[in-house]
Amino acid sequence: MEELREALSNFRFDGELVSVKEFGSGHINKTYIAKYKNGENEQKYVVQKVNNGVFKNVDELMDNVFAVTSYLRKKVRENGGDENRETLHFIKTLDGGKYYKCADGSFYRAYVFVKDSVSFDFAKNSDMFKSSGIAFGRFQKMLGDFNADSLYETIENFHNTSWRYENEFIPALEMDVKDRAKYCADVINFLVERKDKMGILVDLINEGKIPLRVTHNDTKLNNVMFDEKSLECVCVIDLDTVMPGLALYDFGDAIRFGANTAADDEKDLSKVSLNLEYFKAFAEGFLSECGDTLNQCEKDHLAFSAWLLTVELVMRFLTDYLNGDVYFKTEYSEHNLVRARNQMKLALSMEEHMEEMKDIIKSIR
Ligand code: ADP
Ligand code: GN1
Ligand code: MG
Repeated sequence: MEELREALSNFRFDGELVSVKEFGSGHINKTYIAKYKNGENEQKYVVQKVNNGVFKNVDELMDNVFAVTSYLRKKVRENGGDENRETLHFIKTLDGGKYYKCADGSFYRAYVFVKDSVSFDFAKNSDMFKSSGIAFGRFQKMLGDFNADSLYETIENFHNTSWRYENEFIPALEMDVKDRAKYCADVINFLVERKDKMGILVDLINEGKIPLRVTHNDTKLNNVMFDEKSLECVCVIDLDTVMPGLALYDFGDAIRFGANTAADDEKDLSKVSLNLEYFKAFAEGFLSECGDTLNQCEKDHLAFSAWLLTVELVMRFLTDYLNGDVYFKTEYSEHNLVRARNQMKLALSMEEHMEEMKDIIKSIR
């Protein structure tokens, strides 16, 4: 708490601190909502302790997000939108910095709470999920001209599934530091059996068939803010992984999180499957915004990308379980294994419905 107080007193907030409390369900950073009051005016800010284990170079990370948000502000303004609601607005530190480093070495940053907005871990209906597809598709389209070379790679090989298999999963399995491999033979076998398909998208990049674009790379439903009343999408948040990537990563990751019929840590696997209605709704929203910019090869791999990103998360959660829960926030010791099995069940459901998924995509474009 002391470091949080230290951080709070070093940003250019408007007024006096009224309250501060932990907030949100992200797996990586620690997020707080801080309320300030200046006379009659109350202003809410989001203050985050950046996970420095995950994001090793905070200077580069913050340069990226400042560059992207100022570019998006300009675009939104040009399109006649409300730049204060539709893009993140960062608050500088007292000495003009993009983040504050506490005496104990931890890193904090702050931005304005998007007014009258709310985020969801679960879509209330297919319209809401479609709206998140519009948000991420628009985000993709707006960044179409952004110079990808100017961005740092905040996490290398982030969605390089075959690289993760060889360089993270296999070493974690061989080390088995917590002696946990014996509890997860089913998930290990699932991954080993699918190894050959993990490099398909990276191969298509290398063959020049799919272009690298500036993408979000972490398109969970709770990374979109919705208007409190209308439930229309307002703003895409959590820009830490905006870097060169594939439109397919954004599509696939959104589906694996939002079109699951259960939460991604539901233990009862009979509740876990792909919601085809949601799959269709998201695809409609996403493609209505950025469909025109995708080439045929990208379109042909939309359904596959949902499967691949799901398998990638099976592997990332399992790797973290084997490593002793060092990456994702967990609430109990089996949490990462539960998540891995949940995503495995979802990937199996997608395998069962792959032809329907492809038909749905064909029916839209
Ligand atoms: P993480 O990287 O841990 O997922 P996020 O940046 O996604 O962190 O923030 C966690 C949660 O905090 C979000 O899901 C959202 O509910 C809330 N949040 C983050 N930024 C804002 C903002 N600018 N305005 C309102 N709520 C926000
Ligand atoms: C993390 O930060 P959050 O909760 O939005 C992770 C994603 C995973 C997701 C799984 C930087 O996202 O890649 O898909 O958890 N973010 C990072 O729920 O690793
Ligand atoms: Mg998030």
